[in-house]
Amino acid sequence: MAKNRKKIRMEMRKNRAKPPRNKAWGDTTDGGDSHATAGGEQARVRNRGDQSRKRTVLVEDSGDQSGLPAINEKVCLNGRVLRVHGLWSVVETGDGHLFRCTVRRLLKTLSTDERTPVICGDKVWIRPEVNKSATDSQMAHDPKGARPPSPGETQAEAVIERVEPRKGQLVRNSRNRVHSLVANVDQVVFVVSLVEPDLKPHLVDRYLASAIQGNLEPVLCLNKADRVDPADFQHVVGLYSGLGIRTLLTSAAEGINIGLLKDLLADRQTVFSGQSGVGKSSLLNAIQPGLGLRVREVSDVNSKGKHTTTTAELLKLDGGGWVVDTPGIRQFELTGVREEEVEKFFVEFHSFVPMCRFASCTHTHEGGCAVLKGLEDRMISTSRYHSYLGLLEGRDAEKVLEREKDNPRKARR
Ligand SMILES: Nc1nc2c(ncn2[C@@H]2O[C@H](COP(=O)(O)OP(=O)(O)OP(=O)(O)O)[C@@H](O)[C@H]2O)c(=O)[nH]1
Ligand SMILES: [Mg+2]
Ligand SMILES: [Zn+2]
Repeated sequence: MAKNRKKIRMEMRKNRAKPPRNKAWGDTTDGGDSHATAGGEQARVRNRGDQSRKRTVLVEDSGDQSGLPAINEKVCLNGRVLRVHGLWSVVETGDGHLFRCTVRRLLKTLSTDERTPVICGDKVWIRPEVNKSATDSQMAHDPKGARPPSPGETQAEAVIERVEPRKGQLVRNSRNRVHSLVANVDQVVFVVSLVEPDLKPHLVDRYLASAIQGNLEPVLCLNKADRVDPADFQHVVGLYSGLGIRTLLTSAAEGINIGLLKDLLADRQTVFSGQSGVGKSSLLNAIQPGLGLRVREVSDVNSKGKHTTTTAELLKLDGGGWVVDTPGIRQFELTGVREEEVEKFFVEFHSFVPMCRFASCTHTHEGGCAVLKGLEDRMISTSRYHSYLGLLEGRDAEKVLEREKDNPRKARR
């Protein structure tokens, strides 16, 4: 069925080129040659991108203003982005063929809040390039290219013509721009380790908030359980399980709860997220040894802060479903959250909030605040409350804690 198309004006990224130097055309210190071409030169060096940042684009008429770039469905195929390496992406089409793709210029120049136009997990339309295919050696030697294909994989070249709207994505804040890590997933497994690196409860709370923000179901994996006495962490399991979050003590090394984790992944689209070195790739290898993901060498003691996994990669699971292994994240800040939205990330506040005296209560200092009363009555955990303050102030909960020690909060009730 032929789709309706329409032309709309769309906002483009601003031209990144530096503005031309404001040359003093009348200045003759350079030998006087500039006089002859002054008028013409001035017109030519004017930066067009500074004047016009809109372009007319042919889009599908979907009834809204956003518009998806129109494509020729007779020559395009749809597929999923498995991984992105700089300027190249590897896309798998429905019939299992792999394509090494560049991105249509229009998609790169459209003005969006996103850092990159295409990310791992994107559902895309691609236009295969006739008579072009990347050989294995090309793939292996291209420093910006994808990793060499596995035996039996053939890779033709194609251009990504359109990216479908994303449903369910893991997002973080990167220098005040949205950085989508993975698209089209429905579940996120946050892996934290109990030792090396140590458990950071406030980081867990930020992770969980990002899951709510991205509309993803969270699973919490407390890994390296073989290195600790599990009894010491039962209170953590109890705290998060009590909030309705699936929480597992796991060990990739000794196979603790791997079967349970595997069942949680079956037929779902899951992303694994967490700091570097917590054992994300190790857990995935334990679930499906055939994945053969690279994990940090035990002898590599100096690799703190170095990522073993370097690119987010979409992997097919034998038991159905897909999973994305991601590189460790160093900093994890939420993005685009308004102050009054923060309370919604703390599910245990929800039954108290309607009882606060003021509708606009921030639950920090107000008289008649039911959340503060809940805290006093130990119905709300102190650790979670400090995470709330941290998110509210847009900073690390640890810093809030330090300040609290010096200057304890005095609630008026
Ligand atoms: N004792 C123990 N060690 C583990 C466990 N899981 C992972 N490790 C070790 O922890 C180190 C880091 O594991 P990786 O799987 O590479 O960690 P990662 O989270 O994928 O790290 P990045 O790829 O850098 O983000 C490796 O030396 C693993 O052998 C575990 O359950 N128990
Ligand atoms: Mg890894
Ligand atoms: Zn309140």
